[in-house]
Amino acid sequence: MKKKSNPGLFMLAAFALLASSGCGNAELKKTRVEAPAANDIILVNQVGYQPGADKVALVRSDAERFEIIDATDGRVVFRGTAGEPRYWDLSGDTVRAAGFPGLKKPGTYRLCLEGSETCSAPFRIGRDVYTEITKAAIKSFYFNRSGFEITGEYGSEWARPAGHPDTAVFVHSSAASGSRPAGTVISSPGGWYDAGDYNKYIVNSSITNYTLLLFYQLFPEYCRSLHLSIPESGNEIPDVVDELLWNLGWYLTMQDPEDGGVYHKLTNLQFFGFEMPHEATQPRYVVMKSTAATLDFAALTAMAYRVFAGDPSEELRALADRCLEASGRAMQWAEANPDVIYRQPADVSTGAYGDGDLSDELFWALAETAITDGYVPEEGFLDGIKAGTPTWNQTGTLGLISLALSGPDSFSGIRKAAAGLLTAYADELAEKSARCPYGISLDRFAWGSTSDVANQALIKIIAMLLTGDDRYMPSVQADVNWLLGTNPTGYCFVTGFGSLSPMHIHHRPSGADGVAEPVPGFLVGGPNTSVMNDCQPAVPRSPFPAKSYTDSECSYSTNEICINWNAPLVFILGAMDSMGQVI
Ligand code: 9MR
Repeated sequence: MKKKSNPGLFMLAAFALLASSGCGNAELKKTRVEAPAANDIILVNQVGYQPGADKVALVRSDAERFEIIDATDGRVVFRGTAGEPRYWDLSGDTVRAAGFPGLKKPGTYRLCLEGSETCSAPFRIGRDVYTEITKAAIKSFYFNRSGFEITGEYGSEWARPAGHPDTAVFVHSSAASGSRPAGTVISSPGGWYDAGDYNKYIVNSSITNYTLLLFYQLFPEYCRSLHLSIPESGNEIPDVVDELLWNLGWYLTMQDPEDGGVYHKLTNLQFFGFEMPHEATQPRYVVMKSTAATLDFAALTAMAYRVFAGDPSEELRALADRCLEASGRAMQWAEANPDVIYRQPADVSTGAYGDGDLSDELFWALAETAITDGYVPEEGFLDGIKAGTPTWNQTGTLGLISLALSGPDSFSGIRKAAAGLLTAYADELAEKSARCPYGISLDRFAWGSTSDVANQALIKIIAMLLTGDDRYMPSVQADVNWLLGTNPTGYCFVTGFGSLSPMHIHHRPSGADGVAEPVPGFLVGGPNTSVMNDCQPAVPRSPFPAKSYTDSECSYSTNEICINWNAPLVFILGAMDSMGQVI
């Protein structure tokens, strides 16, 4: 016979549970609400989790049990047991996964170790957790506009006068041609500053433009819903596209109208100090045409043509036609000059974006122009091609993405093959992330490692869209978590967001404007082991690659910002936000 339960005993047990968890303890409730964030012990996505997300935080402690409390009143709303301790040799620490997928109610919470005052930073659960950060990530491009005044109306405390009009730029001797001898003055206005420096580089602009165009191509309705409060807001064009046009307008001026070749960069001769844009008036030059820049340009303009050709806006349709023509002329130059590798002239020391292997740039350009012209590439075009993490010097995967998304029936064979290569790579990434205690797919920390994490998430999102299979989602979520706080440094790597975020970024305006907070919405480069001596005197950095980061202005190798890093951030957060609205 079943034993009758004793209500008295049950009450006692319940009381003991509440007391031990702190649930009934008014004092603990109160101190937990106010406790400083234990960012070194509990790592959470400091921006938040969508209600339907597979929510995971990480705990660096022996404690097994954890509780989620309501951050406003300290009430315990969820209890759980953290997973097995897992050591990661790249971070030198041991973490346990604290999952709370079942907690779906929107609110602001903290994760605390059971019965203790050790609590995480507050984080939100809500459908719109990624909306503001996506908007800020796009708006950071506006803050980096060259030749443009940022007014208080749109830039609040980060208002600044216009700098670098670039209407009188010298042709450098390395770029001299018959019609434009050295010293010729040309106009090449607009565009975004590349990063914390004030220069503008075609190679890096190309992948950035591509990523933002792809974002618009795949999420047009969502893009239309985003209001960024930029001067163009309110016109017929979505704000994201308006922002992109600021860069594309400049980009097109970098093609020599005479021969179709594209200058590698528009730059000062060297990196100067931390001055505001309008104070940095040193002469500017266009430097050397290169095959890498010209192929990238041919690819990007071919893609831009497709995105804008059928647009309701007359302005965008006209731009599409300009892009198509520019692409054809660039291709002609590159065919006639297939191996002009960029070599930094002796008197120039700004970013090189140099690349000795042009095969991936050629593949990208051939893929984009083939789709745009409607010519199915010949048999064997994909032979030896593998998908990888896109970077400014590895652009082949951009071509694969475009092929996998190409529309015409005649492309069905190559479309399938490209999609197969991408999903195979996404599978590989997802498997890697399952093996990593921090859940990411990255196993090397190069310059801009945060952008590698973001670009890997982008590939997994593309695979998800191609297959309709959401098995990649936990891995994408882990990438997003990593960027927003669930990483061994404890930083949310986006300025202005999270409870611990970079304050001393290597960004000239942020360093020189007298405003304590850096310009918001920028993704810093993050842990990096390729350069360790950027700060003089040296600032100590962890010997562990995944922790080799410092929030110091001098650390251009870990704490700079860059347009090609923010673009995949926009893509993945925007994609998550767009999908989260319907989950
Ligand atoms: O992101 C670039 C990185 O991959 C290179 O290793 C590094 C050195 O050449 O340059 C990085 O790009 C910088 C560029 O050269 C100048 N503007 C700032 C960029 C980000 O640090």
